[in-house]
Amino acid sequence: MIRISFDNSCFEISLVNHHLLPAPGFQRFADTKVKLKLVQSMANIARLLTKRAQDQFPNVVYPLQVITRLNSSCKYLTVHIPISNKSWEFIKTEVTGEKKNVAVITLNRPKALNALCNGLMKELSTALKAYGKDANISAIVLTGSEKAFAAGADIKEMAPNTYSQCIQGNFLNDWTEVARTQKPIIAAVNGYALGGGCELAMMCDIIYAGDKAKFGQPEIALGTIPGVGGTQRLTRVVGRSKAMEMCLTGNMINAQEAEKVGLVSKVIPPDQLLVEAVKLGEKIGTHSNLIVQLCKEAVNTAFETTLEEGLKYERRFNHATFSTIDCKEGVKAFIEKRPAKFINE
Ligand code: CO8
Repeated sequence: MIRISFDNSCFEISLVNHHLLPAPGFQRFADTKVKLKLVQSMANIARLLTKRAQDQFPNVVYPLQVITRLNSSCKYLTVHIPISNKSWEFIKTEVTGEKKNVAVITLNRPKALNALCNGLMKELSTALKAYGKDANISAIVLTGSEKAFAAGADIKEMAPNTYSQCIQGNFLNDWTEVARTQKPIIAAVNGYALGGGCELAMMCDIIYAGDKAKFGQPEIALGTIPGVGGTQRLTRVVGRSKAMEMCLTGNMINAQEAEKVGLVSKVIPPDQLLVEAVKLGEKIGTHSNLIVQLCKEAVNTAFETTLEEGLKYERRFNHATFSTIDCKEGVKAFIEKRPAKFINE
């Protein structure tokens, strides 16, 4: 199996039919030289496949460099082909951290305070899908500028909306990729997080805020109401009274108050915010990606079900972890007083 991941798309190609990789896999090739040769051949094939991908996505700029990496169980080869920022109009993407396992997505419409237009949301969704499938990425950080994380849905774009268009076009339905992403997402919020911007931050798993950040649901002043969780996620997090006050007045709360009510988990000086958010992603990335994913799903279940059902779900997930190689490794490493080497299986 070859996994080719681009920053904005991902392919998995089985090589079984190329007579290069006899099923079921790589383990037979114990000799490093043979393995290396095989890796080189696969990398060549990957380059050919890249060419095919270029035909499919002609607008994307592909640098020539191809990074290849065998996963620890030697079952597949990961070929990561970074794409240049030139291919995005409304966001920037970067892979960072010591192990290059934290993806940073920066909303990049500074003149409009990162107002969430359709184009931006489409690009965000594409980047999230790609990072979601990229085995090298352990966590994603979503951030904006120093003045605005995002000042809400693009009011000018929304202006001509009619009721029938919203219903028939299912307006906002495909703006929720953040909430669907299985990998942990950290929102690093500087400046305004208003309306859809606040909702976008709340779709993330953890919110870190710069100490000048401001959160609010001002839709009421426009004669509308939140559409992507402002009345639901906010209420579950900060409670009915505070959520009601914010949604009915449109008043903003500052970072300190957001931390006090549990909307934000840490307030940080603005210039340190991204560094700290990436560090958090790296810390999460030291654990098994597989178990992190299960844990995230278990915590999110708390928001979607009764306590009894949630506890049952958690217990079953806990049982399931004992069938993983990573759980055996984690426990063994503790007993042997050494760091665990997780393989995400
Ligand atoms: N949409 C479009 N343009 C915006 C938006 C926005 N939400 N916010 C700011 N801008 C634009 C301004 O129009 C202005 O552009 P221009 O220079 O061309 O006139 C530029 O950004 C700078 O803005 P300001 O001059 O107003 O900057 P200030 O520093 O004076 O004020 C504020 C900053 C307080 C943030 C102010 O811009 C503001 O109140 N913005 C609107 C906030 C708002 O009402 N947001 C809610 C929008 S509705 C919504 O989000 C519905 C959610 C449902 C979908 C969610 C999907 C995830």
